[in-house]
Amino acid sequence: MGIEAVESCGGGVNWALVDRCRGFEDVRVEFSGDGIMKLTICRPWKRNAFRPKTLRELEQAFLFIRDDPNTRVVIMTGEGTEAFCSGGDQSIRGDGGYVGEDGVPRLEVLDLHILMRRLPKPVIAMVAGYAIGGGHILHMVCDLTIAAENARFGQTGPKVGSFDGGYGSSYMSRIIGQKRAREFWFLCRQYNAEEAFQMGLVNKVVRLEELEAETVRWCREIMEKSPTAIACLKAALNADCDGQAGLSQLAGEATRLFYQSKEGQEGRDAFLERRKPDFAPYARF
Ligand code: S0N
Repeated sequence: MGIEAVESCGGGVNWALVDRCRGFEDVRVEFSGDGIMKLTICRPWKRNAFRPKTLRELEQAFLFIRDDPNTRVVIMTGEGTEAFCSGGDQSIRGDGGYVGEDGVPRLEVLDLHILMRRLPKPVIAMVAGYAIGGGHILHMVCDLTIAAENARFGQTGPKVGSFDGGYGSSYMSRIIGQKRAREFWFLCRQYNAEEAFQMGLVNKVVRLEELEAETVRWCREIMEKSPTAIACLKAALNADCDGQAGLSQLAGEATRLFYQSKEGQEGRDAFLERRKPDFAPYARF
């Protein structure tokens, strides 16, 4: 992967642009060089609201990251200090969804949520400013959230004529409880970083100037741990509320481990060598 250093930030990281994602318009993809990928939604004039193109680019980035052995942890954030993300871009909301350049109305963010949960690597939301509407759901779907003191959280659906009955409702209620989730959605209030921390929506609140450094610290602490254990734990924690799809993700991790065992490889080798497999040495304890 060809990379080029672009900036040195408060986190002490010389972020480098990722070549594969250079043509992107709405999302900047950068690599720390030691295992962290940073995805930044770059539409600050719209408080980083997403349009179909933004979601497509995020999806492509997550697919790239899934297969990239150099990436261990992902940071998701928004450009500037005013907003992490303000949800779906209301100015291109048609009668049946958000309308992209091809004129097709879509509700594509739900696919992105699934990609993020399926990624066998942790995703950390780095939130400065507003995480509102679909932007609030994006940070919730991330595995962890580090927030600056200026962060504000909330849903607007019933005010602007939308709602997310998927993770935006069910997963929120798992995190903060049914009563609080109903309050979030029915009243459409905003909550500050400390309130979000108290509700368990945020893992840590820091001063704005320390946001990136703290987030990078969390990434590096995670990267010292076993990637297989982290992937299996993420799948197990997802399985709790993802039903059959969650069990399938967890089972996929088990299959990956089995493929790496001599017992699993004996089955493959026997087939390729046109002989009967010999599983006798692999008796169970
Ligand atoms: C974020 C807020 C609170 C910021 O307020 P502030 O700082 O006072 O700034 P503003 O002056 O309001 O905004 C600055 C400029 O940014 C534009 N803008 C902000 N948010 C959006 C937005 N979401 N869409 C389009 N433009 C936005 C403003 O218009 C302003 O522009 P100018 O300067 O040109 O006037 C405040 O801005 C706010 O409340 N924003 C709206 C938040 C909101 O209601 N978001 C949408 C909620 N709904 C969703 O996200 C849908 C979710 C979804 O996508 C989905 C759900 C379920 C199933 C599927 C889907 C799916 O679509 O896939």
